[in-house]
Amino acid sequence: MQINNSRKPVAAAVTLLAAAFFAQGAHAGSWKFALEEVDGSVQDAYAEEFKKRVEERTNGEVTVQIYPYGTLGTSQDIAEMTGQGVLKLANASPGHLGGLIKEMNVFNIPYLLSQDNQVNKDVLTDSECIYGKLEEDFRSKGLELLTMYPEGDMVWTTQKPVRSPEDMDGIKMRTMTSPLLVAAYEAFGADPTPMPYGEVYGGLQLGQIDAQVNPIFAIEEMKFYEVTEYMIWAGQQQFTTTVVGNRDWYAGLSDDRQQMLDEVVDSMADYIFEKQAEYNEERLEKIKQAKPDMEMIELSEEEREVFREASMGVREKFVEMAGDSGKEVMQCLAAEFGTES
Ligand code: 6CS
Repeated sequence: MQINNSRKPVAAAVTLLAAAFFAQGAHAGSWKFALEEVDGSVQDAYAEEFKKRVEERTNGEVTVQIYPYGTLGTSQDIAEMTGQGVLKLANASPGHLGGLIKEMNVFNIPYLLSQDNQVNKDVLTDSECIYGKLEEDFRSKGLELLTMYPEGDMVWTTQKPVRSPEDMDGIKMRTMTSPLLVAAYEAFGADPTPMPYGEVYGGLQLGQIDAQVNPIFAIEEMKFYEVTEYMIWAGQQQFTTTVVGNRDWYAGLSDDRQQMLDEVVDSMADYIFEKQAEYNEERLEKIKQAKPDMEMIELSEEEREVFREASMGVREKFVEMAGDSGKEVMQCLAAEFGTES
C-alpha cells in the first residue's frame, strides 16, 4: 500500500497533541469534562457549576477543564474517548449512547417517561432500575455512570404542520444516532435521518432534512428555528442525559475524592433541574421575539394518543435489540415513571 507522505506531518502533529493531552490527563488534579452541547447550554450550566463546587471542595487541588461541543468531536467520539481514558468526564446522552450501550435505548422509547418532569427528575436521580441494573453495561464499555438528568421536552421543528402520523409522511426527520430512534420515527410515519448535532443546521438549510427534534433551549442556541417554520409539542420524549466518568479513573480515586465527587454529583440534581426549566422558558420567549411568525402547535390529548399508539411496537423492537435484561429494565422503569410498558 502506498503511503501518502503529505499526511505524515499531520499525523505527527496529531500524535504529539494526543501525547500532550494524555500527559496533562495523567495529572491527578486535572479533570477534563467534555460536553455534547455548546457554551450557554444546559450541559454547560451543569459543568460550570460542577467545576465550581469541585474546585471549592478541593481548595483548587482539582481543576476541571470544560470542553464544549465542537472542540473534541461528536457525542459518539467523546463517549469513546471517555471509555478510553483520554477524558475523565463527559455527558453522554441516550440519543447517541444507544449505539454503544444498547440498553440505553430504553430512554429513546416514545412515551415511556412521565409527562410530569418532576417525576422524571426524581427517577433519573435515584432509580433502582437505572443504578441497580445498568451500571454493569456502562462498566463493560469502560464507563462509570455517575448520574442522569432531564433537559426538557423534545419539540419537533418542521417546515409544515404535523398533527398525525399521516402528516409525517415523506418528512425527513433528523434524529440522533441511536438505532431505536430510527424505529421510533418510522413508527410515527416519518423518514428518519440520523446525523450528528453539528450537521443539523446545515442539513435543514440545504434541504437534506426537513425537520429535527430537540429541547427548546437547543432549538434557540443552535438557531434551528431560523431554518424551520413550526414548533410542535407532541409529548413523546423528554431529553435525558448521563454524566459518565472513565471507569478506571473513577475506581482509582482515593476514598475521600470519590466521596467528594459523589456528593457534588448528588448536590447538583436540584440545581440542574431548575436551570433546564429556566433555560427552556427563557429561550422560548427569545424565539418568539426573534421570529414572531414561527407557528407553535401543541397537540391535543387525542392527537398525542394517536402517536403514542402508533409507537407501541417500538417497545418490541427495543426488546429485540436489548434482550431479556433490556425488557426487565424497560418494565422496571415504566413502573417507576408510572407509565405503561
Ligand atoms: O440533538 C443532538 O444531537 C443533541 N441535542 C442536545 C440537546 N444535546 C446533545 C445532543 O447531542
